[in-house]
Formats: sequence, structure tokens, C-alpha cells
Amino acid sequence: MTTTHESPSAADSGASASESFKASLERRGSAASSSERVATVVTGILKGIHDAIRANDVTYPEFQAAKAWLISVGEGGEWPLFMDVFVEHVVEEVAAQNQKGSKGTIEGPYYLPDQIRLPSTATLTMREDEAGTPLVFQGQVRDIAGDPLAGAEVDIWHADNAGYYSGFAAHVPTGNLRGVIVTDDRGRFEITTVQPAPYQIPHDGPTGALIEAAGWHPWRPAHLHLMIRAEGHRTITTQLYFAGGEYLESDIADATKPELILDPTPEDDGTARVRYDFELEPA
Ligand code: MBD
Ligand code: FE
Repeated sequence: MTTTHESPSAADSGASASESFKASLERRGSAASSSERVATVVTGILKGIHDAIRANDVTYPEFQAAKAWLISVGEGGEWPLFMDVFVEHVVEEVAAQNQKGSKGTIEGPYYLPDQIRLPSTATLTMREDEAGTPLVFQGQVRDIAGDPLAGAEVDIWHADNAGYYSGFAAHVPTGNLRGVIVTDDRGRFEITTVQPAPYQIPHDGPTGALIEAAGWHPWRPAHLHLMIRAEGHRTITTQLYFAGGEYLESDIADATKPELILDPTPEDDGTARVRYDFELEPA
């Protein structure tokens, strides 16, 4: 199999996503679960599977195909991709039940910690000839009482104009379109970047194969990923989308929300400009 610069393989991004997830486990902290909790949740999951088998008269050949596919997801390193595309939005929905302040949504498989720290007005690290409409994204980070949060971190990462993420596609330079912007004394930030393109699930891997076999489309709408952190406050992980963009109503990862849609204003010089503020609740 050949890999071109234009189509990095699913195996490359899968392996990177699995490695970066394993490396993140310490930072995230893992749940210590009682046997009651494990039994309750796993019983519920298995019941869902058993019910689907009965309701659809699933056959032995289908059962074997499912096992073969599950093995290939592991071998291709695509469990982070699969889980974040098809499952994470419900975990986020549950986590957000008691969350005040700005809306969050799923993190997805392509976050990388410890990116370059930048001042409140900054241009993201990008290639000299980075393709895409220039985008100036400004705003303010506040607490839920409306007071500005100075020194808050706006950790941003997004795909390039072809839908690829640095760190997960070999042809994109390290750190491209990633950075941690620190708000000024009035909680403000202004980030210059380029507008990302919609993201397509790699079609040469097992997740892509499933999507094709089911006749679904493999796209997420164009989006910016953000993690907003401030001392003493609950971190918000979110994404921002673009009004009028393709797949907004049919995100394969089901992670859009009406509150998360930007509508940038095109300026005379071809730059798109938009404002969006964040409010964090106490930790
Ligand atoms: C992405 O870029 C993404 O944000 C998610 C949630 C899943 C796959 C790719
Ligand atoms: Fe993404």
C-alpha cells in the first residue's frame, strides 16, 4: 500500500491517536470503580448488544464479521477515533448536566498537551504558505458573574484547510495550528489563524470501512477545538463551528450545538473576523 502526502493513512493517525491517548492517562486520572458500578454499567451495555441481536436476528456469520472488525479497530489503533466519534457525545451530555457557563462539547482524539504558550494577541504557528481564509478570532474569558479572567488559557487546536491535524498526519509540521493563548489583564484574547476545512474520517481504516458499509457519510463540519482553563475554575472543552458550513446538521460525531456556531464577518482584505466569549464556573 502506498501513502501519499495528500492522503496520510488511517494507520498513521490511528497509531498516533492511540499513543497520545495512552500518554494522557496520567494527566486525566482514571476512575477507581467498585464492582457494583462495573457490574451495573457493563450489564447495561451488554443488554443493549443482546437486545440488538435478538431484534435483528443477527446470524453467526455476522457475529464473526463483528469480531473480525473489532480486532481490526484495535490493530489499526482506531479505538480513540471510534469512541470519540460514536460514543463521547453522550458522555459529554451527561457530564454537562450540572455544568454552568459556556457550552462544551466533545474533545475528540486529536488534542495534544503542552503546546507553545502565546501572548493574548497572537498568530498560531503555521506554514509560510498555509492555505485557507485568514481568520481573526477574538473574545474574552469571564467567570459566571461576568468578571474578566486575566491569565486564563485559551488552548486551541484545529485541522488545516485540507482537514489534517498536526501530530496525526506525517506531512503536517509539528505544532501546526496549535497553541495556548494567555488572556490579558482584562481577560481578552485575539487569535489569528486560518479557517479549517471539514474533517473526513480516514476511509482506509476500520472506522471508515464501517461507515461505508452502513452507507453513512464520513464527515464532521469544519471546527475549532478549544480548552479554556483558568485557576479555580472548571475547564471547558468545546468546539466552535461555522454558520452555513457543510455537515452542521449531520455531524458524524453528533457534537454540534446551536450555541457553538460562529458567523464570521468577511472584511475587505479577505480576512474573516469573529468574536466569541467564554464563561467559566467555579471549580
Ligand atoms: C475529529 O477532528 C474530531 O474532532 C472528532 C471528535 C472525531 C474525529 C475527528
Ligand atoms: Fe476535530
